[in-house]
Amino acid sequence: MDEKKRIFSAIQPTGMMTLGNYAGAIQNWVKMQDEYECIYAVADLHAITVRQVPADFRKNAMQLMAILLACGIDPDKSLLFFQSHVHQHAELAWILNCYTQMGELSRMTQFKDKSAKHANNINAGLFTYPALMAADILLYQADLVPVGEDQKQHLELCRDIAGRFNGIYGDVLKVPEPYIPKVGARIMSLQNPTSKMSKSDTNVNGYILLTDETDTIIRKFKRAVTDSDAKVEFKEGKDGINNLISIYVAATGKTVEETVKEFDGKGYGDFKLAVGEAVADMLAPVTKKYNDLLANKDYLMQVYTKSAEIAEKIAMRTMRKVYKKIGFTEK
Ligand code: ATP
Ligand code: LTN
Repeated sequence: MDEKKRIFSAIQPTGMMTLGNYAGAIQNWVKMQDEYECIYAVADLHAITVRQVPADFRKNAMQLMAILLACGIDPDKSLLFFQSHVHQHAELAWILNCYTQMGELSRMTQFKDKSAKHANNINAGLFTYPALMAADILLYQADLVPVGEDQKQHLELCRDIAGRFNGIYGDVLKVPEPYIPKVGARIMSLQNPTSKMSKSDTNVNGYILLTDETDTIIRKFKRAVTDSDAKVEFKEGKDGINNLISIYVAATGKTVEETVKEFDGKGYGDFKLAVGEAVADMLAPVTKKYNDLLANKDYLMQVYTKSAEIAEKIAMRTMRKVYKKIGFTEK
């Protein structure tokens, strides 16, 4: 029998997951579990590139663990752990830093965006963030990396770093492929549909959190920014409506064509309400499961501890190879 291909992906515990994270990444994580060997992490090491308040940080990380399981990550099929629990991530990141150029890092749009946003804390970690991300992936010799569109550039860099390392030392690291969904790859803010929906947005009406109540979800969709044509169609320049169509497609599984046909002749009011209801219906069972899981800390601990142990074994194999190839003296 063919060996299953391996997936790695991660998400930062910087706050509750948004509909953007869900449609752009996590829906795929869940779908891929049967076909692939999946390794998923809560990227807590990445999160400290932005200042975190310890108590909130700890809470966010555990909440993210619970919501990932509530979304359908199945610990019987996949690994799910905290990045900081497998110390090889930080170790390989250091090494890869030495095979990454300053010029490459300074071209990363996420670095430019985040350093503009956190102008008083442009730390070196924010700059070398992609080397840690490359370490996450290469440590497990992953074949595929499911992410939203915004992470494509980091993934390209990861491939370049792996290629460069292999160019010097032979075939040590598997060069991974990105896996970006056709639907939902970039969910935009409901208030400013030209920028991505982000949990760190200062306007709460711009994003939907996975834990938002049904009324809140409907209210936020009712307020969503659209245009003045009053025609539900997918067309350049209609950013607000295009975004709502993408969300509807992600929530219902219908196609763009089916959606446009369904709302032919109907107003934006009806459409916004339908999108809100579809999203609320999709999220209601997730929220319920999330609350149950969060009340069961022992179970969560069992999941992430066991996963980290298995992950560490895989990580150690790569590290041994890397150390040997580089020429470090053996212990
Ligand atoms: P922050 O707002 O703190 O920068 P974020 O919401 O962008 O965080 P991440 O943890 O950086 O979340 O990303 C987790 C995953 O979600 C990544 O695969 C990313 O590509 C995807 N993602 C994030 N935002 C969106 C979005 N608006 N649309 C689609 N996918 C997204
Ligand atoms: N940078 C990613 C989170 C992340 C990640 C990874 C994604 C950290 N390590 C490895 C894929 C593979 C983000 O979503 N902002």
